[in-house]
Amino acid sequence: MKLLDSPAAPNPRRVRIFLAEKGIEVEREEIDIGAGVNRQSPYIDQNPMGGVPVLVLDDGTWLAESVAICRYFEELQPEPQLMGRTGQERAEVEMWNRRMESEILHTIAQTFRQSHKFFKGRIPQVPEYGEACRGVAIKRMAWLDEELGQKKFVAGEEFTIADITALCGIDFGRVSKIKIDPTHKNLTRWHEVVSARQSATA
Ligand SMILES: N[C@@H](CCC(=O)N[C@@H](CS)C(=O)NCC(=O)O)C(=O)O
Repeated sequence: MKLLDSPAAPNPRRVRIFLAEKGIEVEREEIDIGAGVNRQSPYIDQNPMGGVPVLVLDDGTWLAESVAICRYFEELQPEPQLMGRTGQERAEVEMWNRRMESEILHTIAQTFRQSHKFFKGRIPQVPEYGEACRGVAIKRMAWLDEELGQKKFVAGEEFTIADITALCGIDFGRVSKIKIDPTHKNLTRWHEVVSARQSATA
């Protein structure tokens, strides 16, 4: 199998961190998203959404969507568990991961996508929407700071995929000058802890 990857983008980083946590090595091919290779045939013939990452399986199947790729590896190699053990834990991790995806990663990514020249001509851009997303991202980071006052990691006492999604989203904020407010002590503490894991360099 092979991971279609892009080093600076947040979604492929989610998968690389997930793999590093599991100690799984996968062949990688860098897709030149700067040149728009992912927005042209033959890439979009296999992945009509045009995003990276994609996991190309040995039978030729193209598996897109970061969480689906992570799910594939969680099923292939359950330990260490990153998506919950019991049915309830799995549901809770999914709840937190979706929140991190829609409220943190998505809003931070949209701040960039709606105004940066990288996306000019790729997507319809509405800069005002990007600025509205910036405001939501900042609010949600304040909310996450409160949440992290009561638990070690985003979904509870164990590191999960929800931490990976939040980390990749928040770190991507640097391109839009979105940073953790230093008065947010819980979020700062959490960010230091998750960034210190070996996997964060993936
Ligand atoms: N929902 C997809 C999002 C994929 C995505 O938007 N990837 C970005 C990089 S983080 C991308 O391909 N950007 C370049 C482009 O859209 O042309 C996932 O979870 O993998």
